[in-house]
Amino acid sequence: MADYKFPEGFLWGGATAANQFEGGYDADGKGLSVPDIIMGGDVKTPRVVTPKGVRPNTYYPSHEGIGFYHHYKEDIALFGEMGFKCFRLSIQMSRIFPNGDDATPCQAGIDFYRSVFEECHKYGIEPLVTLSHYEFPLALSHKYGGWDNDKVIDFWVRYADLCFREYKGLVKYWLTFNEINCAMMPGFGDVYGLGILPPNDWALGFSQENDNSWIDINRTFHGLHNQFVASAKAVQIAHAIDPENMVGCMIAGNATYPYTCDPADMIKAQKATRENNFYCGDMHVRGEYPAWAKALWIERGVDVEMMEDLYARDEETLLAGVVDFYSFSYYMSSVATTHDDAAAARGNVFGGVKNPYLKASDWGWQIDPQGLRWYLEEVYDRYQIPLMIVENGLGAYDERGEDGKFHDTYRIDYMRDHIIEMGHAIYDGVDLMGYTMWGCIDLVSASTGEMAKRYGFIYVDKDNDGNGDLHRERKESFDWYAKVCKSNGAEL
Ligand code: BGP
Repeated sequence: MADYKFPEGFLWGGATAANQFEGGYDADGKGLSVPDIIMGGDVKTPRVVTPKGVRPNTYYPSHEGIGFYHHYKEDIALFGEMGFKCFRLSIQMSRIFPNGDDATPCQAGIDFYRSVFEECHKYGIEPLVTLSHYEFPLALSHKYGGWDNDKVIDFWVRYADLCFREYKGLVKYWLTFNEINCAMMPGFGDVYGLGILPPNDWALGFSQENDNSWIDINRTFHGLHNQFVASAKAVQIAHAIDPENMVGCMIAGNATYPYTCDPADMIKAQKATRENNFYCGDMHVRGEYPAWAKALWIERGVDVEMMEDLYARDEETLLAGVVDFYSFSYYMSSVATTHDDAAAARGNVFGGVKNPYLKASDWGWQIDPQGLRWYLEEVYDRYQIPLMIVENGLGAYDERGEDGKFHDTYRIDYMRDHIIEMGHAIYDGVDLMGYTMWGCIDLVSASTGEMAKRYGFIYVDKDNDGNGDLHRERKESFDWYAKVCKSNGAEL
């Protein structure tokens, strides 16, 4: 094993998203946001979006989440006990500007996040704040249609500006859009990423018997472009308000391997790697679309002239607003092939075929620690700016042992194996800033809307139907991760 050491000040911690854990969906003046109209589901039942609004007597997991809105002091104390150096959370725009286009912000929302950040600092925890994590004020969707409307850029930039000013001195690490590349998945990405809604109820699945006629690829790519512009503007404002601010992008990271050494498989894997990771990465880090973007637009049926006009309009802003670091989520790798004899794999985001060398989680996500090393080295070679892993973890069914406690040794193994590969990448020269493990406290699954898919070091008493008293319990992984944080990764 390489003789690696994690750098001094490495940001060990955990990650969450407001709509998956905060609850208080209409508390203290908060407006509705798109996830507030996405119903629960499970591994077999897709989540359904009800675009017209909240339907009575229907379970929407974001409404209560795991109650962080009321439990945040207790939760942050537990993170402090583990020795977190960093806590990733997101701000809901609909708590600050309930309708997105309000003349004045909602003071209660501003105050809530301020108390959360102050609480973090009591324990020496640096907040890492995502400005948009699968969240968009519903009123903006209804009134303006979503991110493909250029007016939305200004509303969002005004919100980002307010956050940078309000939380100056409390927050210095920021991410603009969570898993921005997921917007490229028609339908799912439109709703979750771009606030573009279907006219009627629509199952948020990948191969559902849906009426997909509302999906318009030009709106998708226009909306995504507008997010790049908004991000670039936010980076510039953040730097102007406080030169200490560091703003990163956030990409759903994925390593794709060729299934065979058939050159056609190699080309297919290369294409998947580029499109999944570098279309958005290049825009954030270089301020330019990659050379192959035009070929991609043609292939997907996107209006090339529209894209070229948009880029010409925004080129200056995009080049001036490149990010300070590249952050990403990493859960699995994929395999691409042109051969049709390989079994299909199941993943939340990335399809592909089964890798015979890897095991998969109960949700079919292929577990691949070395793929994380590959990804870190590949991305660092391309961009040479600091990297940060802001999501990684194992969604599993946790059962109590005979002693009544949760012995989630499989989760410990998963994380240990990934952390070792991070060490190898650091040894190879990668500048890695930190690691915030996903779902450090059990929360609602984004893809399936269930609670049964648990990631946390901390158990939360709540089930898929919303029953439970929300009490918190430490799992075995809690003590293990405390050791990792406190030894700066030396004790695994
Ligand atoms: C990422 C999202 C998170 C999170 C995670 C795990 O795609 O950024 O919000 O939920 O995946 O996915 P899931 O909750 O579907 O298991």
